[in-house]
Amino acid sequence: MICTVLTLFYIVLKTMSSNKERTFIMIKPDGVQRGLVGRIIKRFESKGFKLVALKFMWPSEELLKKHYADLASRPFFPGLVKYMSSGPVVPMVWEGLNVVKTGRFMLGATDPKDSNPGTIRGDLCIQVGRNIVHGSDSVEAANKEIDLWFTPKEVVSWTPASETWIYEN
Ligand code: DAT
Ligand code: MG
Repeated sequence: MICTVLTLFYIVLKTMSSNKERTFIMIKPDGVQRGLVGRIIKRFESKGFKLVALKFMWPSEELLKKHYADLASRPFFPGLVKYMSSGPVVPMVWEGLNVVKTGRFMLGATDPKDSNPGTIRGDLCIQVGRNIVHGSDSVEAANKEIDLWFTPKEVVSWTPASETWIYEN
């Protein structure tokens, strides 16, 4: 009996916490310059994910070098940092069930020539060095990136009126 109650409690807790998964999505300078901010945000909104943080800023090279630290040894790294710091960007945090993995699917493959039609990159861009949007590739990376781009106060916990129509529990 106790075991059953504990198992049920665990399942409920797990379900609740996974609905709270967060990912870091950022519209890159080319996405901003090409006027695609609204369309990209709309895709995440329409899907049912919850926006919990957003800002408009011109990022420094220093911040971008930290963000892309894992790629520092790659030949395209200097060009990547130059492009990413060439104009304003829109960093965001989106929340929801499996949002990290689904967010990556919605973005499409890194190189738009391999991104399926229907994905953001598949529909809206052409070259890997101008692929308009960033998305975290794991929950761990998401947590690191959210901490890098936002203070805890900038990430807002709230309940959308639509929530009970998006999740069954
Ligand atoms: P993703 O953005 O899909 O997570 P990534 O983390 O491997 O891909 O690379 C970060 C960014 O670096 C990517 O969005 C675009 C750029 N990039 C990756 N591979 C590249 C390449 N071969 N040439 C030029 N830019 C590249
Ligand atoms: Mg990446």
